[in-house]
Amino acid sequence: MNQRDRIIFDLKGYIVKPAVLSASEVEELKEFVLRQRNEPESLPPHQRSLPGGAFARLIDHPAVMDVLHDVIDSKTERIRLESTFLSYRQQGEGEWSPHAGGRTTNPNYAYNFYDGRIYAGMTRVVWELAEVLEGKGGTCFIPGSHKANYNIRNSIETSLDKKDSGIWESYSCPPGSLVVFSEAVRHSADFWNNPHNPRIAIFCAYNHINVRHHKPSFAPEVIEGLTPEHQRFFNEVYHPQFDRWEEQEQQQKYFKAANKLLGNKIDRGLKTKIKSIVKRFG
Ligand SMILES: O=C(O)CCC(=O)C(=O)O
Repeated sequence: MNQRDRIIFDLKGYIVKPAVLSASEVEELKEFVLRQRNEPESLPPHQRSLPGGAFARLIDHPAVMDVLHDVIDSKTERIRLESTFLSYRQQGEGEWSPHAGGRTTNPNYAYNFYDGRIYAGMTRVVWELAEVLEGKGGTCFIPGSHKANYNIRNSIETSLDKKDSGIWESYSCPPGSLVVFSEAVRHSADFWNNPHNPRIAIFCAYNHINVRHHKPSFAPEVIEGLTPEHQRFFNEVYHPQFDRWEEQEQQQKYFKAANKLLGNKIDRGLKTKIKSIVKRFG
């Protein structure tokens, strides 16, 4: 993220990146997700639900990773994708349902800033595949509420939650735009009120590999149909130190094998050499 975007995300709890996808990419994706929604049987089993098929390449789209590396973790292998769904709304459909907001109380929603960087938990990435007009159905936010000091979630001051309280804001954006927000910011769905097109948005919830908010619900055949690079976004929840332990166990195995092969008298220099080879190729 550039510094401007970083500051805006930290300040407001969300950011809008207009027209990230080209018109042809938007058309292809729209056609694909509508087919998934309306006639899934016409697709092979591993493409019948998200994150499969044409959507898969968005899992680690550079514009998404650019934000997530700055707000969740700088290492891709520490980022999980825990939920994806299509939000399709026709004129008049939707609801007003404010939720979340306030300082971190649940690690799954965490929003922290420490030593010069953001450490966010669940982060929503929304691909808006159809035009959104401001105040007419895009997701609404109370900007800055991820850092609220007062309890705005279940305080008696519910008047803040009214849509016309004056503290809510939304966005307009062309098709193919990206909206990224911290789940810790107070936000709400809205009623779709754009006569020109329905809302067609893909919601993705990313999180740090240490935590999960959603109950796992991806179809196994869909995950199996992804490339290994994409599959790693669906690794189980664990601390990355276990990767290092696995690495060390692997190294021990190589040492043992080398000891057997060369006798027990491997000098330190040779051991270091083996170690570096194992590190590179093991
Ligand atoms: O439908 C929307 O615009 C917002 C959905 C929402 O509130 C959420 O994903 O947490």
